[in-house]
Parts: sequence; structure tokens; C-alpha cells
Amino acid sequence: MKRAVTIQDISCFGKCSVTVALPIISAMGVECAVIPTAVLSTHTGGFTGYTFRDLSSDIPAITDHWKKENLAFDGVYTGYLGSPEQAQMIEDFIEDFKPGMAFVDPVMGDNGKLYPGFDDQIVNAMAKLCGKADIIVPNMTEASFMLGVEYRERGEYDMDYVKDMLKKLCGLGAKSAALTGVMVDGENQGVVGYDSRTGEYTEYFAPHLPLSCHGTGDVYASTMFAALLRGKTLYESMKIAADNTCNCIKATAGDEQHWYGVKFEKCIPALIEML
Ligand code: PXL
Repeated sequence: MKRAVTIQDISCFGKCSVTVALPIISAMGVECAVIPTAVLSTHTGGFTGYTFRDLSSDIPAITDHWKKENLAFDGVYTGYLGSPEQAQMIEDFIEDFKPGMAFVDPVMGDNGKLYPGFDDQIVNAMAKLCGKADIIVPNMTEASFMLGVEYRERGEYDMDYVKDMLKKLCGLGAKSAALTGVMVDGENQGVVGYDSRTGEYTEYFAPHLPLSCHGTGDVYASTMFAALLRGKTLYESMKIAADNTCNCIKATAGDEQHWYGVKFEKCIPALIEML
């Protein structure tokens, strides 16, 4: 069995980050360790008054212990960080542990805006961390911030713009990139991948679902990461991840409390069938 570690926050209530990544990665047959970057009482998308404990100082202590235990990982998947300094700690982790695959989701924002508490410092730190990754999976907002270009709404760009963005994202140093939440027409939403080693683009689109749920980026990234570790190709992994994300959104539609998280649990049996 492949062994992975995911480095992202624990949001105690509201499904996202570790509470989504662990069950999905485990269900997909990959062992998954965690390094929490922060502990929040809830996620920051819609709740107010949440607690936030930055765990930056715990990370070197955890990794020092792991070095002594000679632990090794087939993959590392990073998401929401508790401080810009953690990006450097993760670069050190990649350097020290040399995981088979470094998968970076530069979780920072959505719909043209950074998440609460984030500023240029996190953008610059994430862009640098992306330079050390085998694969990065930003959404259009995160990609625009890291490349220093104005965010364009869906329909305000075409496929040439997306392809140019992907090349520039790999210009940060990542070997490959998959841009999520791409909408070049009014009907379909999808993901476009680029492998800078072969110069190949790959894309997968499905009908756009008119419901915005919190945590779908984490569902997508966790699924794609585990699929890659299970030996699926870039295209296959993008497709499995996008299909699982769409299933989760469909399973959530109709629930008034959908803003706090997607019902990914209902979709796990179908996800396992996709492997
Ligand atoms: O889903 C990304 C995410 C992760 N962690 C926290 C968040 C968010 C998005 O808002 O608030 C704490």
C-alpha cells in the first residue's frame, strides 16, 4: 500500500481540508499520515468568530521526530497553511524526505478573492512552494494571484488564455499543473492539465453545476492526489477527481446547510468503483 502525508489545517466543524482528505484518501486505498498546519473551530467560509491556532512551531518538531524514525512517504499533499513561513517548512520537508510525489494545492482563495487573513505574503510563499512541486492544482483565483494577473470571471477568457496560464504556472518550477474551475463557455466546467516535460495538455469538462459548496476544492485535490498515487494517469486522475466532485455537489444539492460542506460521504462507494 502506498503511504502519503497530507499537510493542511484541521477545521473542527464544516467539512474541508483534513476532515475531507483523510477519509477520501483512505477510502481510495492509500495510507495517510497528517501534519496539521492550524486548528480552527470551523472553516472560514461563512462562519464568524472561529478560533485559529497556528501550529507552525509544531511542524519542525514533528518532522524531526519522523526523521529519527526513518519514515518515508510515496507522496505529500499540501493544502491550507497556517502561516507563510510554513511554505518554507514544507520545502524543507520535500528536500529532507524526498517523497515520490509532491502535490501542492495552493489553497488561498476563490471567486477572485483571497480567504480571510491571507495577503501577498502567503501568495508569494505559495508561489515559491509551487516551484518545488511535481504537480500543482490551483483554481483560477489562486493561479491569477500567483502569476500577478487580474482575475477573469468565467467566460472572460478562452482556452488559449488557460494554456498560457498553465505554461506560466509551470514556469514557477512545478513539473506539471492542473488548473481547476475552468469555464470557457456558459455550460461546462472543468480542469485543464499541462505536463511541462512532454508539453502535452489534457482536459476534462462536465456540465457546470449551479451550486457553490465549501470544500469542493479539497474533495477534488484529495481524490486526484490518491488517484495519482494509485497509478492513474494525469487525465484519469483529473477525470476521477472531477466526477467525484460533481457527485458530491449533486449529493449536497437541496440541503439548506450546504454552505458548510459537501456530502462527500455519500459518494465514497461510487468513488471506490472508479479506481
Ligand atoms: O477548503 C479550503 C479551506 C481550508 N481550510 C480552511 C478554510 C478553507 C476555505 O475557506 O477556511 C480553514
